[in-house]
Amino acid sequence: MSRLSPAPGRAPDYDAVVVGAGFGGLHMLRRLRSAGFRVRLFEAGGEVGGTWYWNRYPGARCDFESFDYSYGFDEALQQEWNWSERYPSQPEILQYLNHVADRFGLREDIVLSTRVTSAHYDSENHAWTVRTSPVDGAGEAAEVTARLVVMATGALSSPRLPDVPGIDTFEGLRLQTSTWPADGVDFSGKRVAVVGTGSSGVQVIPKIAAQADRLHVLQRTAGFVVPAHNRPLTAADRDAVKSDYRAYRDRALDAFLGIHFPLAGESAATADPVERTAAYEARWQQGGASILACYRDLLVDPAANESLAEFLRGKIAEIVHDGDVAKRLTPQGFPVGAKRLVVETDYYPTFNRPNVELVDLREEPLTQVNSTGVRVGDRQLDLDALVFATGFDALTGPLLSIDIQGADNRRLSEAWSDGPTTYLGLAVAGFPNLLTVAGPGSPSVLSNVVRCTEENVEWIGTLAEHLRADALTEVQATADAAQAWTEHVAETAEMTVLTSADSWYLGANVPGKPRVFMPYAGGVPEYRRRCAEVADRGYEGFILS
Ligand code: NA7
Repeated sequence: MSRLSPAPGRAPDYDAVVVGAGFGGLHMLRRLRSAGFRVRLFEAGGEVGGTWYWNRYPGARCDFESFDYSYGFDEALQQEWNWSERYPSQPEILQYLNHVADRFGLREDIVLSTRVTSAHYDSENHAWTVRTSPVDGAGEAAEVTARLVVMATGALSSPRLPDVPGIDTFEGLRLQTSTWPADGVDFSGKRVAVVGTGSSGVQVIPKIAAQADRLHVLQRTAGFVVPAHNRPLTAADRDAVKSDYRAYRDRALDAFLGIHFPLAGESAATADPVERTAAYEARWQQGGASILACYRDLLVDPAANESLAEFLRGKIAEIVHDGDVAKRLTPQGFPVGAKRLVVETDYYPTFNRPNVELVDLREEPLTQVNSTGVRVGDRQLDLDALVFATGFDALTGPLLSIDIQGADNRRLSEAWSDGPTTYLGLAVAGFPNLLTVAGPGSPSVLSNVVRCTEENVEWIGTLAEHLRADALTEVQATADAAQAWTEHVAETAEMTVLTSADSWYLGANVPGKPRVFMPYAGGVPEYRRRCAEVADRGYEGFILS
């Protein structure tokens, strides 16, 4: 086995440690291993799957389509796997990732139930010391050294609970969508409240409503919601894609979101209003996020965006019978897409059920959790179960929850005290040999994240081969390159409507978090072009030694 050559002193235990066994980490492990590197992957979950291991609440499903939300790096894999539905359910994605782990023999290098707690860089040996702790007594308390550390920790893996007084005093069943019990929950006969109406809340609410005796939906912000129109896939659907999957992937990589959606026209702002409404209606009937890609200017021109916002608002009153409820469900005050567009199944019709109540927290604030339920406004809701679908400390949270210390013992939390500064979303100045997959500064959550992880994984794999070929032991982004990229990320976001909402893209959901737009809004093709250009120019903006 060929190794990344050791620096003077002790050779590290591994060429690379990969953190996280989701889409990014599994692929990273496979890429580095197939290049002959010695790799160890640590995963906190009890199985592979990452996000799709933890978020196993009823109704959990990807909001991008199966054919897109899957690996393209191996033709045999994409040919042999048969997705059963248009949008993949959480159990099916988990099966898929387990299949990938088996198919490529990845398990022997994966340590499950093991959380990476710290990573400290040793500037003399050009290696990281990674420490782990067992989760639920099942994993390993290890200390290993590695030349490279690749953080594939996911964008949405640090769950958040609201800062409501008394949250620990509730004596009923307290649940979080992001850490759902593996053996499920029976809500029959129960009085339940769900806090949060983002993607997770919108997916779980109809499922709980169908079972529970009474469901209170505690909504702080009404978001824009479009129908999924999920359906089983037929053999003909699969054949249509698989007959030339390469071309399908290429089209996706050429598209802003990393998914090919045909344009209805160039500009919503200047389109004929009747034709524009017909175009939105067609997308609404088709289902999914493609409505956001109907016109090129929807995410950059507020007037164009407002035409779509108006269309989507109009749909709610058509579905929800009670006019007051429909009004409270109607998003106001921010553009479509500035908070992630939610893709639903049965969400709005759920509010026509007699056992469901919408509680608008802007009218009746959630002030307290107590032993028997919650206080909203001046009333008490007595509950048997309280479900939090209150989101994540996105993008930076998973990285900052690990004690990462780079050169000169500098902590990542200090380096990012004003928000994340990265080079290409791949590297951080002052943190040599540390790389991130779908991290802040990459398109990540603003794209089909699997296309982003594949781009990053391939790029990092090629970099590792380059280091080996030239007997190099250290790679680090320069402060200037990281600064310039981070400014570019900010300027690109400012050119869109995406910064005009209190979203988790901006860290606005976490009190005290610097308000910085974290994902790269320049689109997948431009991002890939820039990453390729940097590599082609001999890793411009990096110091290799
Ligand atoms: P999101 O999209 O962050 O949604 C969280 C929801 O929880 C959202 O409606 C929040 O309201 C609400 N929330 C958060 N904190 C509170 C408090 N303190 N009180 C009341 N309500 C609160 O997370 P999801 O898990 O639904 O989705 C995350 C991503 O996963 C999703 O975009 C897909 O990519 C998959 P707010 O809007 O902040 O007012």
